[in-house]
Amino acid sequence: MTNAPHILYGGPVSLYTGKVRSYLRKNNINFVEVHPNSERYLKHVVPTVGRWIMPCLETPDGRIIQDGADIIDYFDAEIQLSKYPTRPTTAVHQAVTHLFELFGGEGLLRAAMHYRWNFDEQNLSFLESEFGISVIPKMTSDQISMNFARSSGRMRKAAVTFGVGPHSAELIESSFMEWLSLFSAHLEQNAYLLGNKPTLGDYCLMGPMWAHLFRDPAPTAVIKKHAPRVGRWVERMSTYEPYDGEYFDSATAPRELVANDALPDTLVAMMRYIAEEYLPEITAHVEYANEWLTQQTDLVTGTNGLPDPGARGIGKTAFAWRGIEIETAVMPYRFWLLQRLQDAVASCSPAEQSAVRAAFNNAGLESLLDLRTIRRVERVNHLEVWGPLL
Ligand SMILES: N[C@@H](CCC(=O)N[C@@H](CS)C(=O)NCC(=O)O)C(=O)O
Repeated sequence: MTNAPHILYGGPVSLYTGKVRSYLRKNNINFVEVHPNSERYLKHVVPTVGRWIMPCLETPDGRIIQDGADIIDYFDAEIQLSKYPTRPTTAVHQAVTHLFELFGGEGLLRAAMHYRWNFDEQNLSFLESEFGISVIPKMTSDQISMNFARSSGRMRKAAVTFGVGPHSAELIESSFMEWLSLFSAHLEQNAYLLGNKPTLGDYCLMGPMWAHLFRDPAPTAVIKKHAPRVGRWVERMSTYEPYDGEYFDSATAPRELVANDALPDTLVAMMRYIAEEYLPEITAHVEYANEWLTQQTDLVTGTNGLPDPGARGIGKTAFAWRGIEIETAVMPYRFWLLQRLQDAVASCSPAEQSAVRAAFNNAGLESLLDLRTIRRVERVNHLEVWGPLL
Protein backbone atom coordinates (compact mmCIF):
# COMPACT_ATOMS: atom_id res chain seq x y z
CA MET A 1 0.00 0.00 0.00
CA THR A 2 1.23 3.50 -0.79
CA ASN A 3 1.26 6.35 1.70
CA ALA A 4 -1.33 8.21 -0.34
CA PRO A 5 -4.42 9.04 1.65
CA HIS A 6 -7.71 7.26 1.31
CA ILE A 7 -10.46 9.52 -0.01
CA LEU A 8 -13.76 9.69 1.81
CA TYR A 9 -16.56 11.17 -0.29
CA GLY A 10 -18.97 12.57 2.24
CA GLY A 11 -20.22 15.70 3.89
CA PRO A 12 -20.46 17.46 7.25
CA VAL A 13 -24.27 17.36 7.17
CA SER A 14 -24.46 13.70 6.20
CA LEU A 15 -25.63 11.15 8.72
CA TYR A 16 -23.85 8.07 7.40
CA THR A 17 -20.58 9.89 6.71
CA GLY A 18 -20.38 10.57 10.45
CA LYS A 19 -20.05 6.89 11.25
CA VAL A 20 -17.14 6.32 8.87
CA ARG A 21 -15.37 9.58 9.66
CA SER A 22 -15.42 8.71 13.34
CA TYR A 23 -13.94 5.28 12.60
CA LEU A 24 -11.20 6.74 10.39
CA ARG A 25 -10.22 9.37 12.92
CA LYS A 26 -10.27 7.10 15.93
CA ASN A 27 -8.13 4.60 14.09
CA ASN A 28 -5.69 7.22 12.91
CA ILE A 29 -6.20 6.41 9.24
CA ASN A 30 -4.72 8.81 6.70
CA PHE A 31 -7.65 10.20 4.72
CA VAL A 32 -8.96 13.27 2.96
CA GLU A 33 -12.66 14.01 2.92
CA VAL A 34 -13.99 15.28 -0.41
CA HIS A 35 -17.35 16.87 -1.15
CA PRO A 36 -19.57 14.77 -3.41
CA ASN A 37 -19.88 17.70 -5.82
CA SER A 38 -16.33 16.94 -6.96
CA GLU A 39 -15.85 15.92 -10.57
CA ARG A 40 -14.20 12.64 -9.59
CA TYR A 41 -17.20 11.69 -7.47
CA LEU A 42 -19.77 12.61 -10.09
CA LYS A 43 -17.95 11.19 -13.11
CA HIS A 44 -16.28 8.14 -11.65
CA VAL A 45 -17.69 7.18 -8.25
CA VAL A 46 -21.42 7.53 -8.98
CA PRO A 47 -21.26 5.42 -12.17
CA THR A 48 -19.19 2.83 -10.29
CA VAL A 49 -21.57 2.45 -7.35
CA GLY A 50 -24.75 2.90 -9.41
CA ARG A 51 -26.35 5.72 -7.43
CA TRP A 52 -25.65 9.06 -5.79
CA ILE A 53 -24.94 8.08 -2.23
CA MET A 54 -22.46 8.85 0.51
CA PRO A 55 -20.22 7.81 2.11
CA CYS A 56 -18.00 6.29 -0.56
CA LEU A 57 -14.34 5.46 -0.12
CA GLU A 58 -11.62 5.51 -2.77
CA THR A 59 -8.56 3.54 -1.74
CA PRO A 60 -5.04 4.60 -2.76
CA ASP A 61 -5.06 1.81 -5.36
CA GLY A 62 -8.30 3.10 -6.88
CA ARG A 63 -10.82 0.71 -5.41
CA ILE A 64 -14.24 2.24 -4.70
CA ILE A 65 -16.21 1.03 -1.69
CA GLN A 66 -19.71 2.18 -0.90
CA ASP A 67 -21.50 1.64 2.36
CA GLY A 68 -20.30 2.46 5.81
CA ALA A 69 -20.32 -1.17 6.94
CA ASP A 70 -18.29 -2.29 3.92
CA ILE A 71 -15.80 0.52 4.45
CA ILE A 72 -15.25 -0.45 8.08
CA ASP A 73 -15.01 -4.14 7.12
CA TYR A 74 -12.40 -3.26 4.50
CA PHE A 75 -10.13 -1.61 7.06
CA ASP A 76 -10.76 -4.22 9.72
CA ALA A 77 -10.25 -7.28 7.56
CA GLU A 78 -8.06 -6.40 4.65
CA ILE A 79 -5.65 -3.82 5.86
CA GLN A 80 -5.92 -4.32 9.57
CA LEU A 81 -5.23 -0.68 10.17
CA SER A 82 -7.71 -0.64 12.98
CA LYS A 83 -6.15 0.68 16.17
CA TYR A 84 -8.91 -0.75 18.33
CA PRO A 85 -10.54 -4.10 17.63
CA THR A 86 -13.80 -2.93 16.10
CA ARG A 87 -15.55 -6.23 16.76
CA PRO A 88 -15.09 -7.74 20.19
CA THR A 89 -14.01 -11.37 20.12
CA THR A 90 -16.36 -12.60 22.83
CA ALA A 91 -19.85 -13.75 21.88
CA VAL A 92 -22.15 -11.49 23.88
CA HIS A 93 -20.11 -8.35 23.25
CA GLN A 94 -19.92 -9.16 19.57
CA ALA A 95 -23.69 -9.60 19.31
CA VAL A 96 -24.31 -6.41 21.28
CA THR A 97 -21.97 -4.35 19.13
CA HIS A 98 -23.88 -5.60 16.04
CA LEU A 99 -27.16 -4.75 17.76
CA PHE A 100 -25.94 -1.17 18.07
CA GLU A 101 -24.73 -1.30 14.48
CA LEU A 102 -28.34 -1.93 13.46
CA PHE A 103 -29.93 0.45 15.94
CA GLY A 104 -27.33 3.19 15.48
CA GLY A 105 -27.72 3.12 11.72
CA GLU A 106 -31.45 2.70 11.46
CA GLY A 107 -33.18 3.16 14.82
CA LEU A 108 -32.55 6.82 15.63
CA LEU A 109 -33.61 8.25 12.29
CA ARG A 110 -36.89 9.58 13.64
CA ALA A 111 -35.11 11.67 16.25
CA ALA A 112 -32.41 12.73 13.78
CA MET A 113 -34.89 13.89 11.15
CA HIS A 114 -37.28 15.50 13.63
CA TYR A 115 -34.61 17.56 15.35
CA ARG A 116 -33.13 18.61 12.00
CA TRP A 117 -36.28 19.52 10.07
CA ASN A 118 -38.87 20.56 12.67
CA PHE A 119 -36.91 23.36 14.38
CA ASP A 120 -36.62 25.89 11.59
CA GLU A 121 -36.16 28.90 13.82
CA GLN A 122 -33.06 27.42 15.43
CA ASN A 123 -31.72 25.33 12.55
CA LEU A 124 -32.57 26.83 9.20
CA SER A 125 -29.84 29.43 8.67
CA PHE A 126 -27.22 26.94 9.88
CA LEU A 127 -28.51 24.23 7.55
CA GLU A 128 -28.70 26.54 4.56
CA SER A 129 -25.08 27.51 5.08
CA GLU A 130 -23.99 23.91 5.65
CA PHE A 131 -25.82 22.57 2.61
CA GLY A 132 -24.12 25.25 0.51
CA ILE A 133 -20.50 24.75 1.60
CA SER A 134 -19.30 23.22 -1.65
CA VAL A 135 -17.09 25.50 -3.70
CA ILE A 136 -17.00 23.03 -6.58
CA PRO A 137 -18.80 24.13 -8.64
CA LYS A 138 -18.81 27.64 -7.23
CA MET A 139 -22.41 28.67 -6.69
CA THR A 140 -23.96 32.12 -6.41
CA SER A 141 -26.01 32.81 -3.29
CA ASP A 142 -29.20 32.46 -5.36
CA GLN A 143 -28.07 29.06 -6.58
CA ILE A 144 -27.23 28.04 -3.01
CA SER A 145 -30.74 29.02 -1.90
CA MET A 146 -32.37 27.16 -4.77
CA ASN A 147 -30.22 24.14 -4.14
CA PHE A 148 -31.09 24.19 -0.44
CA ALA A 149 -34.81 24.54 -1.17
CA ARG A 150 -34.60 21.47 -3.39
CA SER A 151 -32.56 19.26 -1.10
CA SER A 152 -34.30 20.32 2.11
CA GLY A 153 -37.67 19.65 0.45
CA ARG A 154 -36.47 16.15 -0.40
CA MET A 155 -35.20 15.58 3.14
CA ARG A 156 -38.44 16.80 4.73
CA LYS A 157 -40.27 14.24 2.61
CA ALA A 158 -37.76 11.59 3.69
CA ALA A 159 -38.45 12.51 7.32
CA VAL A 160 -42.11 11.60 6.81
CA THR A 161 -41.12 8.18 5.50
CA PHE A 162 -39.32 7.56 8.82
CA GLY A 163 -42.51 8.28 10.77
CA VAL A 164 -41.86 11.95 11.58
CA GLY A 165 -44.92 14.23 11.65
CA PRO A 166 -47.20 16.25 13.91
CA HIS A 167 -48.78 13.05 15.26
CA SER A 168 -45.44 11.68 16.45
CA ALA A 169 -43.44 14.82 17.32
CA GLU A 170 -44.12 14.83 21.05
CA LEU A 171 -43.37 11.14 21.43
CA ILE A 172 -40.18 11.43 19.42
CA GLU A 173 -39.00 14.08 21.83
CA SER A 174 -39.91 12.19 25.00
CA SER A 175 -38.35 9.06 23.57
CA PHE A 176 -35.17 10.94 22.70
CA MET A 177 -34.98 12.35 26.22
CA GLU A 178 -35.26 8.81 27.56
CA TRP A 179 -32.47 7.70 25.24
CA LEU A 180 -30.26 10.54 26.43
CA SER A 181 -30.84 9.77 30.08
CA LEU A 182 -30.11 6.04 29.62
CA PHE A 183 -26.99 6.71 27.57
CA SER A 184 -25.87 9.33 30.05
CA ALA A 185 -26.30 6.91 32.97
CA HIS A 186 -24.19 4.36 31.10
CA LEU A 187 -21.45 6.90 30.48
CA GLU A 188 -21.06 7.54 34.20
CA GLN A 189 -18.87 4.44 34.44
CA ASN A 190 -17.98 3.63 30.83
CA ALA A 191 -16.27 5.76 28.21
CA TYR A 192 -17.93 3.78 25.38
CA LEU A 193 -20.69 1.20 24.97
CA LEU A 194 -18.67 -1.83 25.99
CA GLY A 195 -16.07 -0.29 28.26
CA ASN A 196 -13.04 1.88 27.64
CA LYS A 197 -12.62 1.18 23.93
CA PRO A 198 -14.98 2.10 21.10
CA THR A 199 -16.37 -0.79 19.07
CA LEU A 200 -18.51 -1.06 15.93
CA GLY A 201 -21.69 -0.09 17.78
CA ASP A 202 -20.15 3.21 18.94
CA TYR A 203 -19.18 4.15 15.37
CA CYS A 204 -22.65 3.35 14.11
CA LEU A 205 -24.32 5.47 16.77
CA MET A 206 -22.18 8.33 15.51
CA GLY A 207 -24.29 8.36 12.34
CA PRO A 208 -27.35 9.97 13.92
CA MET A 209 -25.59 11.31 17.00
CA TRP A 210 -23.09 13.48 15.09
CA ALA A 211 -24.38 15.62 12.22
CA HIS A 212 -28.07 15.74 13.03
CA LEU A 213 -28.23 15.40 16.78
CA PHE A 214 -25.00 17.04 17.93
CA ARG A 215 -24.02 19.58 15.28
CA ASP A 216 -27.43 21.00 14.44
CA PRO A 217 -28.32 23.92 16.75
CA ALA A 218 -31.63 22.68 18.24
CA PRO A 219 -30.62 19.21 19.45
CA THR A 220 -27.13 20.25 20.53
CA ALA A 221 -28.78 22.59 23.04
CA VAL A 222 -30.91 19.68 24.29
CA ILE A 223 -27.88 17.41 24.70
CA LYS A 224 -25.77 20.05 26.41
CA LYS A 225 -28.56 20.90 28.81
CA HIS A 226 -29.81 17.39 29.62
CA ALA A 227 -27.01 14.97 28.83
CA PRO A 228 -23.57 16.62 28.69
CA ARG A 229 -21.89 13.23 29.12
CA VAL A 230 -23.45 12.14 25.83
CA GLY A 231 -22.01 15.29 24.29
CA ARG A 232 -18.56 14.33 25.59
CA TRP A 233 -18.97 10.84 24.13
CA VAL A 234 -19.71 12.45 20.76
CA GLU A 235 -16.61 14.61 21.10
CA ARG A 236 -14.46 11.62 22.08
CA MET A 237 -15.81 9.70 19.10
CA SER A 238 -14.84 12.52 16.77
CA THR A 239 -11.19 12.94 17.76
CA TYR A 240 -8.23 10.68 17.18
CA GLU A 241 -6.22 11.54 20.27
CA PRO A 242 -6.87 9.75 23.57
CA TYR A 243 -7.84 11.94 26.50
CA ASP A 244 -6.37 10.65 29.73
CA GLY A 245 -7.87 11.37 33.09
CA GLU A 246 -11.51 11.38 32.15
CA TYR A 247 -12.15 7.65 32.51
CA PHE A 248 -8.68 6.17 32.57
CA ASP A 249 -5.03 6.91 32.36
CA SER A 250 -3.57 5.11 29.36
CA ALA A 251 -0.05 5.34 30.84
CA THR A 252 -0.99 3.10 33.74
CA ALA A 253 -4.13 1.23 32.71
CA PRO A 254 -4.69 -0.52 29.41
CA ARG A 255 -7.97 0.26 27.68
CA GLU A 256 -10.17 -2.75 28.13
CA LEU A 257 -13.67 -3.81 27.31
CA VAL A 258 -15.83 -4.80 30.27
CA ALA A 259 -14.38 -8.05 31.66
CA ASN A 260 -15.78 -11.56 31.15
CA ASP A 261 -18.13 -10.68 28.29
CA ALA A 262 -20.41 -9.09 30.89
CA LEU A 263 -22.92 -6.32 30.19
CA PRO A 264 -23.23 -3.43 32.63
CA ASP A 265 -26.81 -2.93 33.88
CA THR A 266 -26.78 0.49 32.27
CA LEU A 267 -26.15 -1.09 28.86
CA VAL A 268 -28.90 -3.65 29.42
CA ALA A 269 -31.21 -0.69 30.09
CA MET A 270 -30.17 0.79 26.72
CA MET A 271 -30.92 -2.56 25.08
CA ARG A 272 -34.38 -2.55 26.68
CA TYR A 273 -34.88 0.87 25.18
CA ILE A 274 -34.09 -0.62 21.76
CA ALA A 275 -36.70 -3.31 22.41
CA GLU A 276 -39.32 -0.65 22.91
CA GLU A 277 -38.15 1.88 20.36
CA TYR A 278 -37.12 -0.29 17.43
CA LEU A 279 -38.13 -3.95 17.79
CA PRO A 280 -41.78 -3.31 16.75
CA GLU A 281 -40.55 -1.48 13.67
CA ILE A 282 -38.07 -4.05 12.41
CA THR A 283 -40.54 -6.84 13.20
CA ALA A 284 -43.23 -5.12 11.11
CA HIS A 285 -40.71 -4.56 8.32
CA VAL A 286 -39.70 -8.21 8.16
CA GLU A 287 -43.37 -9.23 8.08
CA TYR A 288 -44.08 -6.73 5.30
CA ALA A 289 -41.03 -7.87 3.32
CA ASN A 290 -42.01 -11.54 3.59
CA GLU A 291 -45.50 -10.73 2.35
CA TRP A 292 -44.02 -8.65 -0.48
CA LEU A 293 -41.50 -11.33 -1.41
CA THR A 294 -44.24 -13.95 -1.51
CA GLN A 295 -46.13 -11.81 -4.00
CA GLN A 296 -43.10 -11.25 -6.26
CA THR A 297 -43.46 -14.55 -8.04
CA ASP A 298 -41.22 -13.45 -10.91
CA LEU A 299 -38.48 -11.88 -8.77
CA VAL A 300 -35.08 -12.69 -10.23
CA THR A 301 -32.52 -13.74 -7.64
CA GLY A 302 -29.67 -11.25 -7.57
CA THR A 303 -31.90 -8.22 -8.21
CA ASN A 304 -33.78 -5.91 -5.86
CA GLY A 305 -37.04 -6.82 -7.61
CA LEU A 306 -37.71 -3.17 -8.48
CA PRO A 307 -37.59 -1.24 -11.77
CA ASP A 308 -34.71 0.90 -10.45
CA PRO A 309 -31.79 -1.28 -9.28
CA GLY A 310 -30.60 1.59 -7.04
CA ALA A 311 -33.98 2.03 -5.29
CA ARG A 312 -33.80 1.42 -1.57
CA GLY A 313 -37.39 0.96 -0.35
CA ILE A 314 -39.91 -1.76 -1.19
CA GLY A 315 -42.95 -0.03 0.32
CA LYS A 316 -44.31 1.31 3.59
CA THR A 317 -45.92 -0.37 6.54
CA ALA A 318 -47.77 0.75 9.65
CA PHE A 319 -47.16 -0.55 13.17
CA ALA A 320 -47.86 0.36 16.79
CA TRP A 321 -45.14 2.52 18.30
CA ARG A 322 -45.32 3.84 21.85
CA GLY A 323 -49.12 3.82 21.82
CA ILE A 324 -49.71 5.41 18.42
CA GLU A 325 -49.63 4.06 14.89
CA ILE A 326 -46.89 5.19 12.58
CA GLU A 327 -45.92 4.23 9.05
CA THR A 328 -42.35 3.88 7.83
CA ALA A 329 -40.49 2.89 4.68
CA VAL A 330 -39.28 -0.71 4.46
CA MET A 331 -35.66 -0.91 3.32
CA PRO A 332 -33.91 -4.23 2.71
CA TYR A 333 -30.60 -2.70 3.83
CA ARG A 334 -31.86 -3.00 7.39
CA PHE A 335 -32.30 -6.74 6.98
CA TRP A 336 -28.72 -6.95 5.79
CA LEU A 337 -27.58 -5.32 9.02
CA LEU A 338 -29.82 -7.67 11.00
CA GLN A 339 -28.21 -10.62 9.21
CA ARG A 340 -24.79 -9.38 10.30
CA LEU A 341 -25.93 -9.67 13.89
CA GLN A 342 -27.49 -13.09 13.34
CA ASP A 343 -24.48 -14.36 11.37
CA ALA A 344 -22.15 -13.28 14.15
CA VAL A 345 -24.25 -15.23 16.63
CA ALA A 346 -24.46 -18.28 14.34
CA SER A 347 -20.68 -18.41 14.16
CA CYS A 348 -20.47 -18.97 17.93
CA SER A 349 -20.45 -22.26 19.82
CA PRO A 350 -23.78 -23.57 21.21
CA ALA A 351 -22.82 -22.48 24.72
CA GLU A 352 -21.95 -18.99 23.51
CA GLN A 353 -25.19 -18.78 21.55
CA SER A 354 -27.10 -19.62 24.72
CA ALA A 355 -25.28 -16.82 26.51
CA VAL A 356 -26.24 -14.38 23.74
CA ARG A 357 -29.86 -15.57 23.86
CA ALA A 358 -29.97 -15.10 27.62
CA ALA A 359 -28.56 -11.59 27.32
CA PHE A 360 -31.03 -10.62 24.58
CA ASN A 361 -33.90 -12.29 26.44
CA ASN A 362 -33.07 -10.29 29.54
CA ALA A 363 -33.43 -7.13 27.46
CA GLY A 364 -36.65 -8.19 25.71
CA LEU A 365 -34.80 -8.60 22.42
CA GLU A 366 -34.58 -12.36 21.92
CA SER A 367 -37.06 -12.40 19.01
CA LEU A 368 -34.64 -10.22 17.04
CA LEU A 369 -32.31 -13.20 16.79
CA ASP A 370 -34.94 -15.20 14.88
CA LEU A 371 -36.45 -12.51 12.69
CA ARG A 372 -35.69 -13.48 9.10
CA THR A 373 -36.78 -12.59 5.58
CA ILE A 374 -37.53 -15.54 3.30
CA ARG A 375 -34.73 -14.40 1.01
CA ARG A 376 -31.48 -13.10 2.43
CA VAL A 377 -30.34 -9.63 1.43
CA GLU A 378 -26.99 -9.65 -0.31
CA ARG A 379 -24.84 -6.77 -1.43
CA VAL A 380 -23.53 -7.10 -4.97
CA ASN A 381 -21.77 -4.31 -6.87
CA HIS A 382 -22.56 -1.83 -4.08
CA LEU A 383 -26.32 -2.50 -4.22
CA GLU A 384 -28.72 -4.53 -2.09
CA VAL A 385 -30.22 -7.51 -3.92
CA TRP A 386 -32.27 -10.53 -2.86
CA GLY A 387 -30.63 -13.94 -2.58
CA PRO A 388 -32.38 -17.23 -3.39
CA LEU A 389 -35.56 -18.29 -1.58
CA LEU A 390 -34.67 -20.04 1.67
N1 LIG B 1 -26.42 2.20 3.80
C1 LIG B 1 -25.73 3.37 3.40
C2 LIG B 1 -26.62 4.56 3.62
C3 LIG B 1 -26.03 5.82 3.06
C4 LIG B 1 -27.02 6.97 2.97
O1 LIG B 1 -28.24 6.81 3.09
N2 LIG B 1 -26.48 8.15 2.74
C5 LIG B 1 -27.29 9.32 2.51
C6 LIG B 1 -26.60 10.56 3.03
S1 LIG B 1 -26.23 10.49 4.73
C7 LIG B 1 -27.45 9.49 1.03
O2 LIG B 1 -26.49 9.50 0.31
N3 LIG B 1 -28.68 9.55 0.57
C8 LIG B 1 -28.96 9.62 -0.84
C9 LIG B 1 -29.80 10.78 -1.21
O3 LIG B 1 -30.01 11.63 -0.36
O4 LIG B 1 -30.19 10.82 -2.36
C10 LIG B 1 -24.43 3.48 4.17
O5 LIG B 1 -24.42 3.17 5.36
O6 LIG B 1 -23.42 3.86 3.59
